Amino acid sequence: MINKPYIINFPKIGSDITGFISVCEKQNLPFHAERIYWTYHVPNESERGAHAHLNLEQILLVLSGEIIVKIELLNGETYEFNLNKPDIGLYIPKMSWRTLTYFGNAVQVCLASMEYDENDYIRNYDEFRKHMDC
Ligand code: T46
Repeated sequence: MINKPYIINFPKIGSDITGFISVCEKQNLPFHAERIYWTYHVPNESERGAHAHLNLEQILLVLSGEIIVKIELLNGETYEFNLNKPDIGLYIPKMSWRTLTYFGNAVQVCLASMEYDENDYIRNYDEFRKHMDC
């Protein structure tokens, strides 16, 4: 079965006067997070990603700025998400080809289901496409 990407809405606690807190608790996540990493100081309009993962699932949060995430699944479905609010996350299932375009000095935090493993990456698009035929 192919899992699909989707937006997760986190609680937004506070007000315009005090500011806000958002929180994610493990019982509300689709997987157990084994790793957290973050990206920052990414030049405006530059791209990251351009790979898929064999097994890794992730939730991306964009705490400031904006990131446009394009995803292609093995069944050929494509998705585009505009992440520009700190109270939402994007669940990305395994075997999703993703490209991320950064705007406005975006700061991104990622919850990952596995520890870092370069062997889990598919960095070549043609190789990703070969999995479509399996
Ligand atoms: C994704 C987007 C949002 C590590 O050593 N440890 C880590 O945990 C990570 C994530 C990366 N690295 C090293 C590996 C590479 O030498 O940092 C370098 C850049 O990593 P990567 O190509 O993964 O960076 P991004 O920003 O293109 O992609 C990452 C995630 O890998 C990816 O799954 O969705 O962030």
